Formats: sequence, structure tokens, C-alpha cells
Amino acid sequence: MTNTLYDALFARHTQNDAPFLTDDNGQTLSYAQFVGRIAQIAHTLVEAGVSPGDRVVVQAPKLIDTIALYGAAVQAGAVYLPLNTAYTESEARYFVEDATPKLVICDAGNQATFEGLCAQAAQILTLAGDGSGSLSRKADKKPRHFETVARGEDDLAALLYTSGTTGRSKGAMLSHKNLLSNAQSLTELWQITEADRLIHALPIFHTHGLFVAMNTALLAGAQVRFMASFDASAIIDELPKSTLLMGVPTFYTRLLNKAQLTPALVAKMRLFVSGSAPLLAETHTAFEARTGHRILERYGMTETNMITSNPYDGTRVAGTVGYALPGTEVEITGNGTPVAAGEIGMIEVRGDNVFQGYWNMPEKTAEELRDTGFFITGDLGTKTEDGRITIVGRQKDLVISGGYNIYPKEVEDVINNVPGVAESAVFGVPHSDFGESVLAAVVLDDHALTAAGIAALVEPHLARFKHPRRYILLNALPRNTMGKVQKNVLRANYSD
Ligand code: MLC
Ligand code: AMP
Repeated sequence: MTNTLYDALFARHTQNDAPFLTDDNGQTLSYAQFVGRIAQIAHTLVEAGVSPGDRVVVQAPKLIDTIALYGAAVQAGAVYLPLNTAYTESEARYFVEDATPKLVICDAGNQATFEGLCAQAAQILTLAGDGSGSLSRKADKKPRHFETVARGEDDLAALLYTSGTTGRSKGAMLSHKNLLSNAQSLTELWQITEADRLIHALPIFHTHGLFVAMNTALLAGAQVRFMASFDASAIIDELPKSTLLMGVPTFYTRLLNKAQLTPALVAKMRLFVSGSAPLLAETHTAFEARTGHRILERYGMTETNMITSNPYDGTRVAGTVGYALPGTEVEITGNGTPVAAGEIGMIEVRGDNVFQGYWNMPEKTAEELRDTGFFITGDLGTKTEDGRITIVGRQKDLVISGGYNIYPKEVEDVINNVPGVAESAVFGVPHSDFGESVLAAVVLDDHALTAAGIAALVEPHLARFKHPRRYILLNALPRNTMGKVQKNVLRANYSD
């Protein structure tokens, strides 16, 4: 068995003429063609000065070449660092300064921005939504074979930033072993094979769309219908031809709004997977009633890859996230020691799937990753005698909207910087489409300020999905006797 990502996911397909990716234009690339494209891009990375261990930042549209770029970075021994395409200049600045990449690949429209952010330190190549740009232009001229740079299983393959509870994003260092071991567990557990056709409608800058979906498909040699974004009608058209869908809960609530969703439509489908945010039991039940399929819910994090999954063959219980994956240990703890079955505690996880620590943040790493190898997730849960896990809440102050994480502290920092704002509290309320939605309670020093005025000053600094949907102006924030802001009170007061 090979133990580095390139060998396990890509090299095995050098002679494989089976179809791999089909995009929205109907273009299909075979596995062999895809591996050839990876080699061309790997040559381009090396030409741009990328050496083993260097970070390659990618803020690019969802294209076949963007996935090839991931393969190329890994083949060249570099560290792949994808960024959400919604991030603003001030968000991108932090990532570039923290990760000090050797190369940035971005949409041509953002080239000037990145040139400003990187000064002389990094090369910049472009990749536009139509596939044009300096990356493809250079790659087209390169050989379709590249001598893979040798890497060890503990070397880094990717750096994925996850928002921080203290406001600053933390780069999760993921090794070849972290990613490969998880892909192997999931492929086996979910019985993914070359007979599968996956509908891929997730973004490819997060662990769900990039690793859970792509790495498993690559490992199995499955076919992938690669959709630029989620569109419920387009998915309805693909379901009769497909066997597998992976999505966030919003995918399923939106599909349920489609009258065409019937058992006949999904007759070929083998498995629907949900994760990244809690799937409401009522969504699970409604989906089963409409299609006959019980959605398989799994649980994971950027730092740990996937942690638990409901069983493929056994009982999938709505509202639970199933059992620890093979090779992964899950403990529920109180003050660091395991609690009894059924009791609520912190979910902790250990295994080959758990990351190497936070980039440049040894203290943060020490706070969250124990010497014993257990990672403290910040999620609260219970475990039955037989090991079934249920997530009951979060200790971390986090809002999950449509599968995207929003850390209130980061949004509060931006609001508090608005002249005339005394303080703010950002919190999540239930939302029928996104699961949760963000609101902001704001206390003013300058009473001439309006909600619209605050929004106008906040929005340029934050990706749109983080924007509060409403600003509530209050005379004071609710506080407990210790002086701590009571977000539960805000949630209760404004949840409708
Ligand atoms: C888009 N918008 C959102 C949003 N997505 N607002 C809040 N929350 C979201 N999730 C906003 C846009 O900024 C825009 O705002 C408006 O909604 C319409 O944008 P859109 O692009 O048309 O949105 P839509 O296609 O409806 O996207 C919804 C979605 C998408 C659910 C399909 O958000 C999505 O693909 N989410 C998946 C996220 C994901 O992959 N998470 C995995 C993280 S990994 P405006 O203001 O311009 O109108 C992880 C670990 C694990 O969590 O276990 O997997
Ligand atoms: P991220 O930091 O983006 O990787 O998001 C990880 C977080 O998403 C976890 O810590 C959980 O809080 C949440 N999450 C992922 N999957 C699930 C799930 N199935 N149910 C509830 N929460 C989930």
C-alpha cells in the first residue's frame, strides 16, 4: 500500500481511461488525462519557484484545473492552501502574511490585490472562471509527465484555515497520512467504488468538498459530476444518472422543496451523505418519506478530517452522527477525563486523521491538542454504551450557516471598530434554509449611527456569508452576574 497522497490518489490512474470529471459545460476528462494535466501544472509550479514544503495559495473558481492544481501541489511536494472565493482583501491579507506562500493562484480580477498583499515575496499566476489565465497558458506547453517529489507520510500536504474563537484564523496543518487514512476509512465504510457517480456541488476550498468528496472519489476511481455550485434544479437533473451525493443540510432542505424529488427520480442513487452542520431529524424523516433513502449523517472538522459516521449497513439514527471511524478514537470528557455513557461532555478525538497542529501557533496547538494525542473539538456530545455519538451543542462560540463557519468574535471585532460603536454581540438564530443565521446586537456611543450605517462600514471587511442579517440597536447587552454577555438571552429574544 502506498502511503503518500500522490501515489494513492493520483499515480494509480496514470493508465486509467475511465471518465473522471464532467463539468457544467459537458467536458469530461478521463483519469489518465487528468493525471497528465496534473503533471503539466506541477511543472508550472516548479518553474514558478515552488520547492518541497512551500505553500501554494489558491483562491480560484471551481474548475477541473483547480482540482488538478491540488494534485500538482501534492506531486511537487508543496503544501496546498485553498481560500474561500468569498474572502475579502482584508481576510486574504491575513492568510498570505501568515502562510508566506511561494506562489498564489487567483482569479485575474484579484491579481492586483494579491500583488499588493504579497509585495515581492510570492509569484502570482491567474486562473479565471472560463479556465483562461497565466496558469493554464503556461501549463499547456509542459510535458504530461512529472517526476513525483518524494514525501513522507508525516510531511504536510495541505494547510486549511479554520476561523478562530479568539478572532484570528488558525492554519490546520494536514499531513499525507492525515488525509489518506481518512479517505481510506470513508471509501471502505461508504463502499465507494469505480461504479459510483458522485454529484459534487460543494465548494472545493473546505475539507468537505475537497477531501471528503474528492479524495474518496479519487481513491475509488469513481466518476464525478463536477458542478460549479449548488443548484437544486440542476441536481434534480443529475439524480437519475448518479449514485452518490454529499452535501450540507441546506442541500437536503432545498431538494425537499422540489416536487420532482420522488423515489423514481432517485432509483439509481445508492447513498446520500450529510455533514458540516447538524441535520435536523425532521429533514432526515421528510427525506426518507419522499425518497425511501435514509440520509447518512457524519461528523468532522478541518483539524481532524472525519471523526464519526452513521453506519452504511446498520441503523442510521436521525439526530446522531454514528460511530467513531475505524482507526479513530472518540472520548466524551469532563475536565479532561472520560464521563459515563449517556452523560454530556467534550468530544475529544485521536487517530491518524488528527492534524499536526496549527501553523505558527504552538500555544494554540498546546491548548487544543493534548500530549496524549487527543484533540479537543469544542463540540459537546454524548456516547451510548455501544459507542454511538450524538452532538448536543458547542462549547465554542460558533455559528454554522449553510455549512460555513462564522466565529462571532471575528465579526464583533469588525463591528467594534466602527467609530461610535461601544460594543456588540454577534449570535446565531435558527434559519429555515441555512440552519442558522447571524444577527448582531450593538450598543452605541454615538446615537446618530444607524444600522445601515454600521452595515456599510462592516461589510467591506467580511465575506458576505459572515454579514449579520440584522443589526439590533440596544441600550445595553444582557449580562449575567459575572458580567458575561448572555448570548442565550439574545438568541431567545430574537430567534423569530
Ligand atoms: C451563500 N450565502 C450565504 C451562504 N451561502 N449566507 C449565509 N450562509 C451561507 N452558507 C449568501 C451569499 O453571500 C449571497 O449573499 C447569497 O447568500 C446568495 O449566494 P449564493 O452563492 O447564490 O448562495 P447559495 O448558492 O444559495 O449557497 C448556499 C449553499 C452554500 C448552502 C449552497 O453556502 C454552500 O455550498 N455551502 C457549503 C459550505 C461547505 O462546504 N461547508 C463545509 C465546511 S467543512 P448576498 O448578500 O450577496 O445576497 C466542515 C467540516 C465538515 O464544516 O464536517 O465537513
Ligand atoms: P470546520 O471548523 O469548518 O471544520 O467545522 C467543524 C465543525 O462543524 C464541527 O466542530 C462541528 O461543530 C460542525 N459539524 C460538522 N459536522 C457536523 C454534524 N454532522 N452535526 C453537527 N455539527 C457538525
